[in-house]
Amino acid sequence: MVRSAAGGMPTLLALALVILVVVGYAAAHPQGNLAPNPSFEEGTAFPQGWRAEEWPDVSITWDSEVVHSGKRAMKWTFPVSPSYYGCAIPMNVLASDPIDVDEDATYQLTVWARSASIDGWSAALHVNFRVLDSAGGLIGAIGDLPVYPGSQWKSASITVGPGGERSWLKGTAKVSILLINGAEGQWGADCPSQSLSLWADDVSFSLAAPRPAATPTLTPRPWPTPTPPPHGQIINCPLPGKWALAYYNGPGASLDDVQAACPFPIDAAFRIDRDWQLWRRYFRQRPEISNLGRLWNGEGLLVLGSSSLRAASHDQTTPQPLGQMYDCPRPDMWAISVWLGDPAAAIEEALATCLTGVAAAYWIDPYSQIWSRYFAGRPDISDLKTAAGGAFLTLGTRP
Ligand SMILES: [Ca+2]
Repeated sequence: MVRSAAGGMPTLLALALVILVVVGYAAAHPQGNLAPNPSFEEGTAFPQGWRAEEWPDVSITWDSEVVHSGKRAMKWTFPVSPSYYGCAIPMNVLASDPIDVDEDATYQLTVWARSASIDGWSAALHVNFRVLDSAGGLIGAIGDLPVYPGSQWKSASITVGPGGERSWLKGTAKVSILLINGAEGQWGADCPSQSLSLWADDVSFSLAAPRPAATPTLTPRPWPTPTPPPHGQIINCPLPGKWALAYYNGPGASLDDVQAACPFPIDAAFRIDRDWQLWRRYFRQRPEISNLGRLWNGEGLLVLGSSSLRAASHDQTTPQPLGQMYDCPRPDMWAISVWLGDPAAAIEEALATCLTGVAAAYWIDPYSQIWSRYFAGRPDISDLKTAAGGAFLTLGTRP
């Protein structure tokens, strides 16, 4: 009897240890589906835990007609319009609230999608992660997982982390899941006559067992545009009474709404439409003579700082290293192009991310008001060397 009781003790202790270890592991690594509101069922006006990052001409709606499970799914409706490069689509981003992750752990993301075909075109879903540090600061993006669904629901999965198909960026502490609309059609085909529709439902994001990278389950396809980070700020604000080439970094907003982030008010702002070469203008507190409209992410502006001083917190952030020049000029036309990338990059490297050639780029020093210039192939007369200025007045190469 005594032997039996004594013999039972180690077993009980071992069981207690096992329970402690399991509980400890679960606390450090939450189990189950970490995606918020993963089937988009909960919320009032819009599914809670998700938000739409606005772009023009696109709508993300909370659909109750086409669903994969439950009563709701997300629906994108967007036009495919003729553009200089062929057919172009406005993108709209559905972003989840940030989710805590451990960069030493491997996670699997699965999303279901469905689309409708029009004139040989079909909507596609692009899945990315916005990667944040523990303070919520942007580190970068991981993607792109494209889903090319059809009229039937189709899922795609990706694993990220040690042994996964992709790796976390150094310092990853939180991620937002980004669902972005895309489209594919036959090369050279006419753009579709009607808007495309895309649906997504049942997002699953959970811890995965690491597996060898030798068994990938997806074939990456090229996708040209990284998603710029939303900050809702004017970068490179002007000094009082001086000009600057600034740009806006955030979801759609009016200059009145976002200029408070600059230390001095912006009295005037100008932007050039790179297709039509039309200038639009903004004058502070003069809406009757302003026609600038809404600012969109990565949009460059020629701005004039007000000579009336205003105390304000100076809260600018550095452009994030995405490595892409936005709003590149059309051939033989002017544009205000914006570099979202390493400020130390050579100006030639930054301009080389444009699909068409850039013959000249100009930058005005907001302090000295001195212009620097770059001419392709003419280092002898170019004094603009790096992309640190952020926004540049650019001229496309003559065809
Ligand atoms: Ca659902």
